[in-house]
Amino acid sequence: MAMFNIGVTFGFAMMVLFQRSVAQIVYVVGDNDGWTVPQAGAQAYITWASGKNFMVGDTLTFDFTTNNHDVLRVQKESFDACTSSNSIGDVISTGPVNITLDSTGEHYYICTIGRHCQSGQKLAITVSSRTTGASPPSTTPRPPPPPSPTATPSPSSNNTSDGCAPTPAPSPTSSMTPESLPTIPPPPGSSSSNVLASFLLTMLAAIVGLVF
Ligand SMILES: *[C@@H]1O[C@H](CO)[C@@H](O)[C@H](O)[C@H]1NC(C)=O
Ligand SMILES: *[C@@H]1O[C@H](CO)[C@@H](O)[C@H](O)[C@H]1NC(C)=O
Ligand SMILES: *[C@@H]1O[C@H](CO)[C@@H](O)[C@H](O)[C@H]1NC(C)=O
Ligand SMILES: [Cu+2]
Repeated sequence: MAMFNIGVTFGFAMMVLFQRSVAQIVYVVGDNDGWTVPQAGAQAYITWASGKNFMVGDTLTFDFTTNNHDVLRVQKESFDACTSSNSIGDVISTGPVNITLDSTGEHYYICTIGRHCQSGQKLAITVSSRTTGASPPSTTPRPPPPPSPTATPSPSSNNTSDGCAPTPAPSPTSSMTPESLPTIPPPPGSSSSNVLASFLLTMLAAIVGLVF
């Protein structure tokens, strides 16, 4: 029983890790255009960000060439005014760079070089929580989460003596002496670990089948 519980706990932990690694998304800001002065003006990054459901743990890749552009996260007022004041953190001048979204709320990024920001090189996004904002309306498809272990079908028999309790073999000389008990455990023990192994295998197969 203890072994079975450990197996379930382990399987579940593995599943949680797997789910997290699947769910986190890397966004390349501006897609193929990267992080630059957009020809379409400020609307370019507004359009790029619209419809995307950014979540804590996702990553923004700012793809730019060092010295041509940079990235600075600022407060809304500085974003609107295109100034470097009220910055959050330091200017990132080496590109490309990956920034992992580590908090919820509005995030504002600008380029501090020349008049790039005034020309539209600025990005505003809203980051939602991974737990409470699990499935808000979004056009970004996310892979369905693996089924919970409780959804795994249990063995079809509702025969409780199956696999768990030792079933004493009928013996002509059967007087239930205490010494006869220790000889029984091996079969139930191995059968319960078989059940555990097949359970984990089934779960693993289900996960792999879902993802690939
Ligand atoms: C950013 O992340 C992507 C995807 O994980 C990776 O391929 C790339 O090498 C990273 N770039 C930098 C500069 O870390
Ligand atoms: C399982 O149990 C239910 C009710 O306890 C009984 O009606 C049913 O016949 C059982 N099924 C099998 C396969 O023994
Ligand atoms: C339990 O299952 C075994 C083998 O599957 C069967 O021989 C036995 O009759 C079943 N007992 C009950 C109560 O269903
Ligand atoms: Cu720039």
